[in-house]
Amino acid sequence: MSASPAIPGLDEAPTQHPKLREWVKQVAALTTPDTVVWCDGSDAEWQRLTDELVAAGTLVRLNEDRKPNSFWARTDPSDVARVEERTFICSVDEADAGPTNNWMAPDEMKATMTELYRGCMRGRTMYVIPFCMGPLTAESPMFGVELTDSPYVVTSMRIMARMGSGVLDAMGTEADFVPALHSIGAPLEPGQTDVPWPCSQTKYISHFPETREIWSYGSGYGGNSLLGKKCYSLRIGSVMGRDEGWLAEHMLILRLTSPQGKVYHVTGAFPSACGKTNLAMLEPTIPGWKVETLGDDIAWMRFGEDGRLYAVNPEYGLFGVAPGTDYTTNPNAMRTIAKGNSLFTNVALTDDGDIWWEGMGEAPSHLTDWKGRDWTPDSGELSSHPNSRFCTPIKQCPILADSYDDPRGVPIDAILFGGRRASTIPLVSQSRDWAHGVFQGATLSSETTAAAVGQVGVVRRDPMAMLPFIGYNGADYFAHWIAMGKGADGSGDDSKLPKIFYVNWFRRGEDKRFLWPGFGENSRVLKWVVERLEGSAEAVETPVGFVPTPEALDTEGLDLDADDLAAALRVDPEEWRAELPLITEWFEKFGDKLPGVLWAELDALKARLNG
Ligand code: GTP
Ligand code: SPV
Ligand code: MN
Repeated sequence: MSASPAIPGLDEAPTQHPKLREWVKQVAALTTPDTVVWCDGSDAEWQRLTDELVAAGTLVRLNEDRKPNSFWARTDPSDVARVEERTFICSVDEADAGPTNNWMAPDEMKATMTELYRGCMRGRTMYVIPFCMGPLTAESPMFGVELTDSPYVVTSMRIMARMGSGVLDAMGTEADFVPALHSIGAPLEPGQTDVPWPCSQTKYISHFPETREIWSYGSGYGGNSLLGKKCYSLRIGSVMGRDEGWLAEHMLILRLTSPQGKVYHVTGAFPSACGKTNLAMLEPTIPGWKVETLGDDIAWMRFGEDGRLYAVNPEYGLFGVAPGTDYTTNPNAMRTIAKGNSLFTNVALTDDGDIWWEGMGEAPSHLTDWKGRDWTPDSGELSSHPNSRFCTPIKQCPILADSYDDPRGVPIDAILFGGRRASTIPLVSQSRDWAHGVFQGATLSSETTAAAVGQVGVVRRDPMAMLPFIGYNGADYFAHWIAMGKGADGSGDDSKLPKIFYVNWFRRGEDKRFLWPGFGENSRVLKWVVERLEGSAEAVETPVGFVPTPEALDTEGLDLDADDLAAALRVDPEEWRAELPLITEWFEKFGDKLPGVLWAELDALKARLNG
């Protein structure tokens, strides 16, 4: 019997964790990389990998004076966004994936993907990335290990998650971890020259909720390949939350201080590319108010001992939409990336080695576009892909809140649900109570964006902004939200829970203009929210919730037409009556499993609209 030749690096595991060592061995035997590298997360490792990526043509080093230690990356033009059609929840029982997810039986998916993985890392290095979502100081740190053949993924993971030796040490020999396997699916034959962005036309983003495993194949793009993010922290995380009584949500987290020095914490669930990063880093336009950032994409929310809901951001970096980001819209994002140590993917490159994208002031006379071609303002095409992204350490955010590293999280006072709707949905409304708030979340609708492959601008239901991220049956997810409303002790007392609001920054006038200026001006809406919590702000009771009177909203110093403000706040019964059949159709998808509370909410809304 001849033993297969050892793979260099495989036996150099800097851990005695038996399960981890065994899994790495098995995956290496299946995928047959040339070498195995155990990532330590050091500066030296970053240096080595970025040098290699520059040599391979995947990255271009940016001008040190403009963006120190930062890089420009261009993907294959086909690999630019999440692939929802290729994303699967492989629960044992199809019903547990529910009507909103693609499903395949776990055995069948594993058989299919095992054949894809066989030999798929040939000619490449397999990296072992130990990572932790949330602080390492948590009572039960949320460990994961990603195996990947993409050095771009390793460098991105170093920004987006706590990773490396410290994590491996903390795991010891016993810790549970989520195994997350990733391959770009592009083996190299001997002598074959590589391309700058290897990937496969065959893609699978698979989740096994019962065994809490992630298998991803074929894509190098963020949401498909940085497996701690959407795959672990949202899809597998939501399953853990269902089983253990907490919530894994697609939410920003911010800390808001009033001129009187009172502190509030707000989370906000808006669908992909609908404003979380911008609100999380907001610079208020009203005097005396202060916003500090805690998270821009994901919140894990658990009950604290005092019965309040506490939120933690499991991530370590920002993976933000680039176009539209500017000193006028999101100055704190600009200041964060100005410190360097960042990756920019599918934006444009300036002639002096900096980056540019649509919305960043006046266009330079010449650029290299995201496809690597010459670009001028007359090109008639976008220089940057609409889903181009900056990937930057959250610790560089100049307004990061002190409590960011606190494993207990921050107590949440208000939850905002929001979507991108040209009509119907008012600028802000407060829910009547928790159940009505869950109804607002469950019926949230938004125009699709470039964050996922597919048509852009089509209105769809995106419950709690989690449509692509709920790791189980959506009806069970709604039931879990309703159960959370019974409070930490299940008593039904929702007085300690956050109040729920529904916002829409994207309503348009007849001339298609946005009615509300958005960005920093959204602080005016946050102020109204806080005043509602304090019981001091005026609101009118409408069929869809409590909406500010135009006077109740602080418009001091705001250059906004009174008609536009009225139109932004308007609740039009006709428009809402047109929503009713759409909501009915949406709820019917879930069959008998849909909680009766939501049907009751719909009936009550109908009655209010017709009453
Ligand atoms: P993901 O990272 O995909 O989950 O998205 P996100 O919710 O963090 O979205 P982000 O804040 O990056 O915003 C996406 C786009 O919406 C950007 O182009 C922003 O410029 C734009 N945007 C954000 N806030 C506002 C706003 O208040 N008004 C308007 N009109 N546009 C906004
Ligand atoms: C989203 O699409 O909601 C994102 C970007 O936050 S990605 O991580 O690529 O999914
Ligand atoms: Mn997101």
